[in-house]
Amino acid sequence: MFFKRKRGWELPESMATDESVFLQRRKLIKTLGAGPILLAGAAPAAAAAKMVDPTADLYPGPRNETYKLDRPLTAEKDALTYNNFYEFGSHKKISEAAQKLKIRPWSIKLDGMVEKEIEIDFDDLVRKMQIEERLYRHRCVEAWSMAVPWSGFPFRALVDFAKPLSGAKYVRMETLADKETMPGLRQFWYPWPYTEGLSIAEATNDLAFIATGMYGKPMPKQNGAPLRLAVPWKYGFKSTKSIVRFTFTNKRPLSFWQVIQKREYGFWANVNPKVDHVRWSQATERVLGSNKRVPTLLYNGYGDFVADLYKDMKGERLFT
Ligand SMILES: Nc1nc2c(c(=O)[nH]1)N[C@H]1C(S)=C(S)[C@@H](COP(=O)(O)O)O[C@H]1N2
Ligand SMILES: [Mo]
Repeated sequence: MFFKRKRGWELPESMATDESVFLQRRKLIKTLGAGPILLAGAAPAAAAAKMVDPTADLYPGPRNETYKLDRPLTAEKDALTYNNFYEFGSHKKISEAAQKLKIRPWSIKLDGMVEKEIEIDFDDLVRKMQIEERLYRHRCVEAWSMAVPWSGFPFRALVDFAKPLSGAKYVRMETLADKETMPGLRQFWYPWPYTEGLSIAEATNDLAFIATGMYGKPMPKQNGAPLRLAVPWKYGFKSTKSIVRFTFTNKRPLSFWQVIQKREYGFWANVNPKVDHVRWSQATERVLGSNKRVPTLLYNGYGDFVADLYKDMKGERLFT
């Protein structure tokens, strides 16, 4: 059943204005109203104005009601403060460190087996797409989960835009790797940049989503601004953050986690409660923001959308 609750961003003023500016302005009004006018008053306002995301007007997009949740949405503060983003550290509390990520200008390359290589600015790309909102579950391979309102556009629309050649079978995604702003890159034993891959059949499936926002606002840096993948029937590590490159290829790409430990992480990585990780059970998951454990579902509950993709695959390691 879909759990209905009032969304904070439906408030008219916070919807019209980027929240950071909204809060700054309130503070400023308070300061001005309080009597002594502080000389510094104008400076934070100017700084705040610069912080407005140039795509803020796109959010929240209209909700696509095809995708229902069977559980409450995760509180925004939990989804924004408990993250996996190894470029900023191999632990969950990277949200502050991730504010160093520079998300403008942001250029995206579409290359490999395509009619013509494309390099496009994120702001141009996102305005070619129809932004919509989808409520998706997310299941990390570490057995925690969340349910979030993503905004973005179908991966299929990006594949159409890229015009892959008919021989292309896979698409490889690559995350930015910037030593200046990403302290995690000092862990030189990891195979940076973070990369992942999908088959073209998966990428053009209805569920595969390029998320450019969440909770009705542009994507927070720690969650993979300005664009990341959301493939909710797969373990979370497939959902590549802060993507700078999509490469179309006829060879199955090796992903970051496969290179690190191929015994534990495979290419398909579909969620299955009956197939344990080498070191722990996948039968249940901890719901983020609580200590509650709930049963994990086959394909994370999205079998109706994706099970057909795999029905003829024999001898493939589909679930780890
Ligand atoms: N570039 C990059 N993308 C990444 C990761 C990462 O470390 N680096 N972690 C993955 C994992 S394991 C998960 S569970 C999700 C977490 O997304 P969230 O922080 O928005 O919850 O991002 C995925 N995408
Ligand atoms: Mo994960």
